[in-house]
Amino acid sequence: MQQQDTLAERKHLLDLEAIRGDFPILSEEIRGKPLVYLDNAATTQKPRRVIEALTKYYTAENSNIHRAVYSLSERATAAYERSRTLVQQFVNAPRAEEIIFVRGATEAINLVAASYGRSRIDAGDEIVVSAMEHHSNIVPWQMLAEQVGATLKVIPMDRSGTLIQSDYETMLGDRTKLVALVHVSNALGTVNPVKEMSAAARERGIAVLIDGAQAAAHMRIDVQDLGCDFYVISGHKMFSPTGIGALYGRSELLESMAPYQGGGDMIRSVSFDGTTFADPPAKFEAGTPHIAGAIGMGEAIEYLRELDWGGVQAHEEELLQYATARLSKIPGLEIIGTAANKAAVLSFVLDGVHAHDVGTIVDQDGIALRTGHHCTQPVMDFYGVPATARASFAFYNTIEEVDLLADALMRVREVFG
Ligand code: 7TS
Repeated sequence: MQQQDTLAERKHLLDLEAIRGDFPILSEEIRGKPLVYLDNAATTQKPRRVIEALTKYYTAENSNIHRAVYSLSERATAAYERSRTLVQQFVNAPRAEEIIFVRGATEAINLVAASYGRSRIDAGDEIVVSAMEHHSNIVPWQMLAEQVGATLKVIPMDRSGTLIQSDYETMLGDRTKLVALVHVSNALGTVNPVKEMSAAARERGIAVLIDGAQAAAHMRIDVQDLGCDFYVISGHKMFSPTGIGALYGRSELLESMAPYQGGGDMIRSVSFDGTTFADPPAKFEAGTPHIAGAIGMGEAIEYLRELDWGGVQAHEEELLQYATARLSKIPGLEIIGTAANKAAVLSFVLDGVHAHDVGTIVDQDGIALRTGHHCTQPVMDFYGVPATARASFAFYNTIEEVDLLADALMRVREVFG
């Protein structure tokens, strides 16, 4: 009871009307109904100031960075590098040079697999992932394993969608070279104990990569506290533009890693006899980057910094609990993913109704739900379902939207009997 009081009290700190007003798209109508956007795990909406930062960049700053002496380019370079510092602060990395701008979580993981993996992982070595990884934290490791003759090992989970820690501990051995682990599962909502799991690996000298694509919108990230070697975020899943993301890498590792791609901006000198490379982060940012995207990401971080995070977390917890309670009452609805520690992601199946039909019918009411395998086919196989419908919340969602979803699902139930 006391906890509920605290939750209610904190929620009032979050001015939802003002927050929703910051996101222009939330006033859109779909089929004549107000948009109910519940697909935040796929991509989040963008606050006005991020949209305006892009306009400002293209209106007043557009030029290529790092290569010209004229003032406009200096302005763009300063804005881009300022964003790197904002990302550094966002994940609490010790140094800005440890932040590499990439296209998104997928590119960050591929960078580590190609650059760290190919130089440090040999035939007979083992790479550990979990049973709930997104394909982007499976396929690059499978490709690497095939190339070098390593093996992929999978930490199992139980029916609630909780990783089995005792199995994890026994899996770490002399041949284990890397653990690649999702922080928050996009399909189940599970928040994994990545700090403890990182410590178990690091104690044995094993490198750790955390896929934080789904964590960054829901919680404060502190890579020093987590103790990982690599941490991956995707801008568009944290209120920033698409096509931009960031990789945090511990500087000792980044310095010793080979470049990922070769080209302009990542070199110290080039001749036909050979090339020497720039220091990180430039070494890993070949070619013209997504300058506007990085600036937009910096702006989103500034927006997030101004939010009351106690309020955000209490509100999201309330959304999850309320949605879980309401959806559980719908006949034949089963929630997939019931771990004790969950972010505001709710996957479900409705008995006798394909997830795509659920998505199509609720769309009539302006409700955006993701349906499918969520790029986690092994998770679907584990639960023996082809697909789920998924409501994934952000801090701008409301209890009223949960009611609209529950009512729409009752109508789906009626249509299908
Ligand atoms: N890791 C996780 C945990 C994800 O959820 C996703 C995308 C990625 C990596 C890849 O991120 P990207 O930005 O490089 O594409 N997840 C989803 C989703 O759940 N629905 O659409 C994309």
